[in-house]
Amino acid sequence: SVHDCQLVDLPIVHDKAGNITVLENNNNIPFNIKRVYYLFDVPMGSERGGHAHYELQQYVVAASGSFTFILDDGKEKKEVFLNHPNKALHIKPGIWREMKDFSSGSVCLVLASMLYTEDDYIRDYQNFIKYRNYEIQ
Ligand code: T46
Repeated sequence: SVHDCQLVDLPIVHDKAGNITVLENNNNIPFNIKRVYYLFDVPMGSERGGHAHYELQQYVVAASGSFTFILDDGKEKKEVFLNHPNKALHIKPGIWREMKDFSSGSVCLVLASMLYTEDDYIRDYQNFIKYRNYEIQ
């Protein structure tokens, strides 16, 4: 459910000259990282997402700036505002997501548990609801 998608504190190595956050496969990430991608140059007012994944899980980080994720498990929705590089949003499989309110210059960094495949997407909301209800019964 959306309650299983939590914000996780990431470690910070503080320094007067700046900070470092390190994410290591099989160490402080609860899945195997197969892919890294990032969204950038997102125009003001853009809305992205509008899909779910069957298997994929991800860590999403506001590497710069801020944006909002709307998560939906078919029954409940919740909004998560990301605005700091020391927080990651863990998105579990089977969650519909939408993204909005990207600040100018924001960078949305994503660590993903699978390579890109269109077969893992549910892009139709009615199909998503059917899939979730089928799963819950
Ligand atoms: C998610 C949010 C945060 C690729 O070719 N490879 C990739 O790894 C990705 C992520 C996308 N693409 C292509 C496929 C589409 O033609 O880029 C285009 C846009 O992809 P998508 O509709 O998936 O973009 P977003 O920003 O709506 O969603 C993506 C992720 O798919 C999604 O899992 O959580 O970023």
